[in-house]
This record gives sequence, C-alpha cells and structure tokens, in this order.
Amino acid sequence: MAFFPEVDKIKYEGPESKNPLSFRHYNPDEVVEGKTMREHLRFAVCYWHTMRNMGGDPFGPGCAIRPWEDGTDSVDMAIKRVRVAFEFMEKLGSPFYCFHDRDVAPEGANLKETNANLDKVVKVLKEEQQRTGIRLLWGTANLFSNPRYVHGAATSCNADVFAYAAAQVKKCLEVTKELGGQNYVFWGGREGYMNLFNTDMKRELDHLARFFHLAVEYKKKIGFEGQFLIEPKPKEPTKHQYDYDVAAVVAFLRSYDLVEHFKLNVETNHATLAGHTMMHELAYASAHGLLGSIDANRGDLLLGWDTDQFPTDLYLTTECMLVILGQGGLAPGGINFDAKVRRESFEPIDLFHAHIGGMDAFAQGLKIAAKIRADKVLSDFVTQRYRSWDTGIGQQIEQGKVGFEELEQYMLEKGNPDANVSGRQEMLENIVNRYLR
Ligand code: XUL
Ligand code: CO
Repeated sequence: MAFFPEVDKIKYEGPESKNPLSFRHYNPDEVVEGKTMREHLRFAVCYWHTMRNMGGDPFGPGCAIRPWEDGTDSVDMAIKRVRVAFEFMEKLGSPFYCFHDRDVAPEGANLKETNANLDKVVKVLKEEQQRTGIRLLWGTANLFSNPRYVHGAATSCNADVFAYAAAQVKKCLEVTKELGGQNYVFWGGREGYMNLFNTDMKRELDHLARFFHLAVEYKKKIGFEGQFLIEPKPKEPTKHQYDYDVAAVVAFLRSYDLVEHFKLNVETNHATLAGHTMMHELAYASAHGLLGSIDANRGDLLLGWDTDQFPTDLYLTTECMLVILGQGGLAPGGINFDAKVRRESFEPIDLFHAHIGGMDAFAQGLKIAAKIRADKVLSDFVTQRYRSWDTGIGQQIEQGKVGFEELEQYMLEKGNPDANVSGRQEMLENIVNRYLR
C-alpha cells in the first residue's frame, strides 16, 4: 500500500530543474574530493519530527494532515507508521534514520510492557531495514517526556528515576545494536536545573557522569560497537542544561574520565541558543578530535527558542562542510535532519519539500566548500597568517624549548614585536561570496 501515492522516487535532475520534487544538487553518486555525495553526507531522517510531530504549539493543537494516523498510540499504529516511514525514506533516498525509543513504540503500563511493545516494533523496523537497505544512524532514549522525568533522569533527585532511566537506556542500547545502529546519542533532555535554591549541582553532575560510565560498561558488555555521542544544548526545557555547549561537554568528559568513550553530536539551533555559530561549535569539537555527527537544522533570527527549521541557508551549509571536509568526514556519524516542517505546512507532501531542501542545501554546501578548499583561498591565507610560528621564536615556543626567562631575553634584545598584519576579514568574506552560486 502506498501512503504517498502522488510521489515517485525523488531523482537528481540538475541545477536547472524547475521540478520542486527533484534534487538540483544532491546527486548521491557524484564524486567530490574522492568520495560520493552519499558517503560524505550520510543523511538521516529523524523519526520524532517527521513521523510524530503533528504541529502542536502552546497556542493550538496539531493540525498536520497524516491520513495514515488512526488517532491511537497503539502498537498496531506504531507498526503501520514504520511502513509509512520507510516508504517516505525510500522515495526520498535517505540512507539513514534516527529515533528515540518512545517515537517508534508506545509506553506500556510498566517497564516490562513498554519493552515488549518496543520489541514488537523493532521486529518490523528490522524487516523494513532489510527490505530497503536503509540503516540506523543512531538510536536514543527519550528520558524527558514522561512525567517521571520531571526532575531530570540521570540528574534527578529521585534515585528510582535514575534506575528507571538506566533500565531504559540499557534496553535502547540493546535495540540499537540489534538494528545495526552506527552511533548512540545522549541528549540530556532535562539534565539541568530551573533554580539553584533546590539543586545540589555537584551531586547531579556526579550522577550524570556515573550514568555515562554505566552506559560505557554495558556497551562493552554487549559488544555494541557504535560510537557514543553527547548532544549539547544550553537551555530548553530547563533554564540551564549541564551539556551547555561543546566546550562545556568537552570539559565534563575530561573531568570525569569519559573523553575516550564519547564524541559530540552538534546541532545548529543548539549552537545558536548557546550564543555560538554552528561553525564555532563544529570547529571547537573538531579541534579536540571530538566531532562525531551533526543535527542539521536552523533557528530563526527573531525567535529565541529551538525552532528546528530545515536548513536552507547556503552560507551555513558551506561553513558546516568546510569543517566536516577539514576533518576528513563524519563517518560513522552523519547529517541528521533534526528539523520539522512549520505548523502551516501541514500536508504530507511538505515533508518531501522540507527534506529535499535540506539535502540540496548540504549538497550545494559540499560542492562550494570543496571548491574553496581546492583553490586554497582560505587555507593559504591562514597558513600565511601564522607563519611567525613556523620558524624562530614561534617554533621554539611551540616545541616547548623556551620559558618566560628566554622570552624576556628575546624581547629585551629585539625591543618590539614584528609589525602586525591586517586580518582581511572583509576581503575573505568577499572571496567566500564568490563561491556561493
Ligand atoms: C532536542 C533534540 C533532541 C535530540 C535527541 O532539542 O535535539 O531531539 O536530538 O534526543
Ligand atoms: Co537534536
């Protein structure tokens, strides 16, 4: 049965195409810097927005038209939804998908029933993966929606809630392994605080670290080889989330001896909520060898929350691809569209338009970034800008051969530093604009 009867497989038709249901830039087999676009971009559809978001907001209920939904949260509906999801992904040509446990299967009356529900749906997910060749980029556990997580999960003041969350992650790791998931994500949905008057911050941070250590132990025990990823976000739902931004997560991982077991899943709208650009967050993670995967979306300049819009801005995708190409790719991570159609875009076909736009924007960003790299217009400038470090005193400092006394002596003899040179920001911005076509 076809749930999207009006849509055929989306094809690459080239930049001149006027067909809105075609790719103008994403050409999966096209080779860029020695790899196909498919291999570079590793796109994933996310189940929570694409299959579960009905467009509700604080001022009104969901109004999305999803003809396949029967209004229940039953296991039967969950199984039917899997068929819909795979038809959608097959027609779109998405090689991967991502889910939270609770997106794919409903919660039961207790943990045992909940796990049994999940098992039933996982069987169908596996069947559809085998039928289509679509793979799981990552699984994750929803540790924030159920009211039991009102005070957080691993950072809850209630130890039983920590235990429940551990059991939930244990099951989700098993399922992710069963489905061949390439990564596993931890996003601390309510791991943070609303007010320090009622919060033992140190204890909560220790508990969060304990939770991650337990996950690492269990990962080893079951032989799950996927990459563990932490997804930073500064706020929402709590006022202050502990995984605030890339820098905070890197410091946390180092403080608690976890850094060798994790990388980061960096999300655009979370970066901007933290007061950073996405490029900053990617570059910071990459500089530490910890950039694992990305949640591709964008925020709105005029709205102060996580709007999770589809990325369509070529400047943004070019910046992302410059960092990603710069570190030789994201695999086993990928580009997950943690993005939702606007409430006003309520028809099923809008799901196609949204993903096509995001995939094309990243494909174009990839081609632009590759040209910028081939011409070395930025890298040559940067190499040149730091040339004082390649020889002489700069080289001696980098090699740890001089201390404060030698540096004082050097400057006493020299008198004053060599003259500074312009950073040429505007010239470089103009050069980048030359490539944006
Ligand atoms: C929430 C968010 C999550 C994570 C997965 O802002 O980004 O959907 O990506 O839990
Ligand atoms: Co996300």
